[in-house]
Amino acid sequence: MTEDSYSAEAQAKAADSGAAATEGFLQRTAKANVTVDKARINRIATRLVKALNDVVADEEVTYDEYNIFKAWLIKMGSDGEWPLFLDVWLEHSVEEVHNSKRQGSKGTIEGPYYVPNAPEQQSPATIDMRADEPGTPLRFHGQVTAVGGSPLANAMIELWHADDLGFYSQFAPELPEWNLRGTFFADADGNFEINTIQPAPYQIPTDGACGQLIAAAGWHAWRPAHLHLKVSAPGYHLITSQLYFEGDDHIADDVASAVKPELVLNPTKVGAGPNAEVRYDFVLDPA
Ligand code: MBD
Ligand code: FE
Repeated sequence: MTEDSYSAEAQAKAADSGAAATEGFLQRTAKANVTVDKARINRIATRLVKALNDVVADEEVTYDEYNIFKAWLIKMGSDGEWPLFLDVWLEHSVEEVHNSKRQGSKGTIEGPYYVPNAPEQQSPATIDMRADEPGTPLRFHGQVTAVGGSPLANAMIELWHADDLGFYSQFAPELPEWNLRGTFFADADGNFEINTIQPAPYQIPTDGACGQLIAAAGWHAWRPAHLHLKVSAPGYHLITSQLYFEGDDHIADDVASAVKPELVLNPTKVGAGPNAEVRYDFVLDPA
């Protein structure tokens, strides 16, 4: 890999990653074919509209402000950034509701960059990566059990994460299709071992509508470095999670409000080189 192609990767555009996220999301939800009851839509939509109107009244919102807001919402659509906007500023509340009655491992948000059906491998395995993939090699291992402790044979672990520059394959140019994405199967005792690299802290795209809001409001665009995971086994609730790294500057102020103390890893160094390893066990709730 040349420096040139890494810089092409760094020229990723918000509108390109937004379009890919929007398209993938719409395809998956069309397939799921879920509907919501009319009474429920009436109730929730009424409350949402009222909440917005209350803000206008309380804050005495002006026409100038209303028009800026309207133009910004239109840009959100044309940049394809609705998935990003919603997953950064709203999904964490939906996740809290979704997992509130679970006893197993904590979950957190999925975010906009999941792609189903990543290449399958039996553990122990090395995730798909470039021959000269930059970053600290990380041996990530652990066990998947049920609440109560019984091992879950052949549990499935989907792992996806950004590269050392903070880019996700299929949402930035020049990256191999499945770079740093994989589906892994644990052994008969639920044990898994996945070799990857430690992702870098991540800035959500700054050149689209979300970045415009962040700049205009004086916020920041950072998420702490994270691994994304979906862990499942037949007869158990799938858990969607993320794991973070102790000492990361943005653990305490994730733009997406998705960090929980249970999800912070503390890898140990291995040997004299940069290599690291860390154990994390997943506990699943019966379905
Ligand atoms: C990400 O990588 C992410 O995980 C979330 C939640 C939002 C934007 C980018
Ligand atoms: Fe992410």
